[in-house]
Amino acid sequence: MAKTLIKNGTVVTSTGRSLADVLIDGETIAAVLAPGSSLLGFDVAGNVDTVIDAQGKYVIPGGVDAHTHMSLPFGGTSASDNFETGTRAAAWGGTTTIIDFAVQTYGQKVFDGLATWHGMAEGQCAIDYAFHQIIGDVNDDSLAAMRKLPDEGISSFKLFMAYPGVFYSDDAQILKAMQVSADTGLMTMMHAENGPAIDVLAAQLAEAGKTDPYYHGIARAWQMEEEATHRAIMLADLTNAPLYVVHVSAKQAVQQLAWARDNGQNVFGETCPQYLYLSLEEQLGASSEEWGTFEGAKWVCSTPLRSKEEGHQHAMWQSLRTNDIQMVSTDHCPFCMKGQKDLGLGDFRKIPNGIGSVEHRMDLLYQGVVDGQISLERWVEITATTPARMFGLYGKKGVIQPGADADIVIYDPNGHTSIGYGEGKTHHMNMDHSAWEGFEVDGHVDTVISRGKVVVDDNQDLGAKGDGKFVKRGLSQYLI
Ligand code: DUC
Ligand code: ZN
Ligand code: ZN
Repeated sequence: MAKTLIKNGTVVTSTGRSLADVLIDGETIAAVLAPGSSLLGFDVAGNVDTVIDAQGKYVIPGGVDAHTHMSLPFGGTSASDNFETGTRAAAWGGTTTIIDFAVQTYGQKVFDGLATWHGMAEGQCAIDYAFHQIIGDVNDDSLAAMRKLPDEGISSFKLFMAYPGVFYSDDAQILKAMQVSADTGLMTMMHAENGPAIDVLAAQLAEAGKTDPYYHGIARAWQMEEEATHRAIMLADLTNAPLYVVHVSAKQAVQQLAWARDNGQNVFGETCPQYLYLSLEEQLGASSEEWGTFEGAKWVCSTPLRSKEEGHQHAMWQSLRTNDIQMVSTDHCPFCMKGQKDLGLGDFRKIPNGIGSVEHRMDLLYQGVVDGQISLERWVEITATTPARMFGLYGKKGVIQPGADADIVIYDPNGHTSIGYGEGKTHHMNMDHSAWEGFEVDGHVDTVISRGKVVVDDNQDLGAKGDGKFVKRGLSQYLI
């Protein structure tokens, strides 16, 4: 099997950094060596097929994005990245594993939904992938099917307290699903927003002629997120289910999570780059020649962007430092402006919800290191190590240690990345715009290795669709 040595780099893990060489044998990390590539007098560098010099660069585990929606049918259209384009973009940005969401729609059997997602992903991915299971119809049949998910390598399911008539579960359904979660160890993932109340507020705004994209965020007020987060926590407490709240954006929701964790509950939360960097005020101010104030549709996602003035962004960064929020995923759910987002021209309720970020998560969070928001080690922890541990991939993913998959990123802290659409910019996602236009990052993804294969190097795509394989997951390593 081909052997590669990454030498002279600074290996960064969630617990520290050190000058070390990394030996890859085939698809696996064989050894982490003291610098100099000599092992008891044996010349390692002279006995490998390839040597990569990482002098002055960070050598980190490949990113694990635990929340993506390739090809998700939503709002009368489907997310514009499929598994091929989305995973290629992920690789460009230093993410080497995604966990996407298979969907059981209303009236459908859980395993039929799962089979559809396997069919869409198999042979298409540039990097490894796994699935969570969305349960869009909690009933006796799906509750029984959920108990068999661990045998399929799926150790988590997602419920929605939002989107009545689409993915929504009521409290009785949530309670029953959480009982299965407690019995099996399956992680309950929750989209925590009070959907029925939001729909009333949204209808009232639309009837009053307030139809611009900005009103999406007004209808989805932070109280709707706090209330639902609290309700999910209480139902989890009652049933003893482990709970992971997705895309947390409101500071009050973080307070709920912190409170539950302090009470000893197995409750976790993720936030997303958009809640760390983008704001409702910017969405309100958005306008372009082409779209007018509909420009704000680029940033319509749920949970919505929050007011910076109210301190939500600040709270999100703080929660990453205090571990009240444990990790950062993207909720990658891209839609083009033309032909997709524009379905909501004149009515914000019809704008498909979602932002494309799978390519930029590692860079955007690295900028948090440069800006003094998080440490270098915490960057690795919240983007790779914790996602792998949270969702039963640890040992293989999210870590640089012997026996782990050789998923490695060589990151240049002296490089630069201009995020955005157009020449000289980074964009590889299948979208006609970037929600991140103009973001500049003081670092650069130089080389990406996925299970031993270099898939991106020096701004060249060396990967291929089908390189990525389905990964079966075990139960969360955070459960006690
Ligand atoms: N939020 C989004 O922004 N898009 C898809 C689904 C979701 O919950
Ligand atoms: Zn969601
Ligand atoms: Zn999502």
